[in-house]
Amino acid sequence: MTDEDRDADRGGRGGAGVGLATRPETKTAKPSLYKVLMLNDDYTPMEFVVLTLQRFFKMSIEDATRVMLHVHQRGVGVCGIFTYEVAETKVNQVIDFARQHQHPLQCTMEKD
Ligand code: TYC
Repeated sequence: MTDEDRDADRGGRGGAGVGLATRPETKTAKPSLYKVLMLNDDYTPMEFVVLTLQRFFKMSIEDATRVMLHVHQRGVGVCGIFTYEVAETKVNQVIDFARQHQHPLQCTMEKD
């Protein structure tokens, strides 16, 4: 079944030889995705990490607390998975927010 067949089935004018496209012939590549990772440290208050996860990753207090405790216990944890520019923006927002409050909290990204 070709696009032309589909178009003809719908009563379209793009029957054999006419070549009226009903959808693009080629598909657009999906963008690469990146994990945003939160890193543990010994000084940032737990509640500040929870607030950060709520503010920049739209997490509920329950999810933010879960992620914060995971990072606290394991050293690193995933905040979310985004396209490159969104991930980069979130990393910078977290680092800026932490710096404004004089906390050493660090955040990074890696290809998913
Ligand atoms: N380890 C910090 C403390 O004991 C809490 C913390 C959790 C810091 C997660 C950073 O990404 C982090 N106060």
